[in-house]
Amino acid sequence: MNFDLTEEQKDLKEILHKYATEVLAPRAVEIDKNNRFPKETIKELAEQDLMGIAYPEEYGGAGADSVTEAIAVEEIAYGCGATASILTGHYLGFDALYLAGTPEQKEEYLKPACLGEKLAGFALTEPGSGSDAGASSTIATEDGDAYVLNGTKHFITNAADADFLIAFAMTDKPKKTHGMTAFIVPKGTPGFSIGAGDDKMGIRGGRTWEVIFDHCRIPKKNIVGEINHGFKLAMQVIDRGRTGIAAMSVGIAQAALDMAVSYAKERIVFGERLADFQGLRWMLAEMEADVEAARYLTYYASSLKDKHIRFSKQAACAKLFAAEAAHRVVDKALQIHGGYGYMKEYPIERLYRDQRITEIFEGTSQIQKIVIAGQLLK
Ligand code: COS
Repeated sequence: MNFDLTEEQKDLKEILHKYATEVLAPRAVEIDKNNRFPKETIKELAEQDLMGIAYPEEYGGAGADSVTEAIAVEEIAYGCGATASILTGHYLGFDALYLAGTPEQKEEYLKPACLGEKLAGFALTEPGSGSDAGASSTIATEDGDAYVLNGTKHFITNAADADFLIAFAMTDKPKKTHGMTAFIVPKGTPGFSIGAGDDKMGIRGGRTWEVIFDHCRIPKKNIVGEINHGFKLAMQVIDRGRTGIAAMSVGIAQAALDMAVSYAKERIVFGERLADFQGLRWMLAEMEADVEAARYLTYYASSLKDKHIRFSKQAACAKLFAAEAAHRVVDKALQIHGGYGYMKEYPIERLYRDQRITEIFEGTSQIQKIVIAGQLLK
């Protein structure tokens, strides 16, 4: 197995590292403070062909592989976790179209999404169904050539800024996971409205919103995949999305590690650099091992994404490990900064808050364990 990056991947990593450090990291401070969705960043991401980096060129993507996508998300997260969440939320939003969309749907929604002309969102989670995604109570009722959606989604990344959502609703509620369907809901559809925006602990620029469907009529041509096959489609999309959250975790962890190394080299205590104390060196070594292990697990899972085989276990392993490794790394990095790490003037405080969501969204760590054990025991 070869983990060497190609020349293209090395170049992209270098370019994005510079962009993340010089543009995204300073902006991250402001969007965090103001709870602001950074519209200008979307334009920049599109100009750098990142909005559909791992999707075929015929669909407006950049035609790169999924390891390259992971590298890109990692570097974006290095500068700004919130921006990484917007980007991964966008991929999650349109991925169902790539997997199961009709040629017309691909042309109208997938292509502009990959080109960065349309922003996407993924509306599955509800106030009463997060981990238990099959317990959705949003109902879609057939009415002539359309389905009428009623229900509320929440915590939906990008919702207020998205040009369309892929929303999941029950078309045969008693059948539970075999009674859910995916719909394209374009912005401006009557009966589709955005409710309250969330006031989150971290990734505050990656805004999430409540979404309300009140007699929202969606034509049948907007059904993605087959009627009642939406749950499996959602799970396939989430499997693929989990590699993105793993990559985001690696980026945040690497940023925290780099900050800890710099601080340990500069800070003098008891007449010596922090870096000269063995206890501190061991912390740094553990952090490095965590980051490297998380990175290669993420790259491995990402490489399977392109094989179009079921890789639920590997994606869940990468997401679980990378998110928890990032937790350990950011926690140690803050500790190394001492009291300064707890202050808002040091970015490690934001990283500590931004990292925490990686253990929760796109499936909590506990859900990843359910998926992994389920596959092991099958
Ligand atoms: N790929 C393809 N099919 C899948 C699948 C996957 N990743 N996961 C489940 N399925 C299929 C199963 O094979 C099963 O099909 P059959 O009944 O035909 O055999 C069907 O879907 C139902 O699966 P299962 O019985 O495992 O469903 P559960 O209700 O028990 O839920 C978990 C499974 C908990 C794994 C799922 O609900 C989940 O991942 N929840 C977390 C959701 C999440 O990540 N939310 C975040 C939203 S995005 S920010």
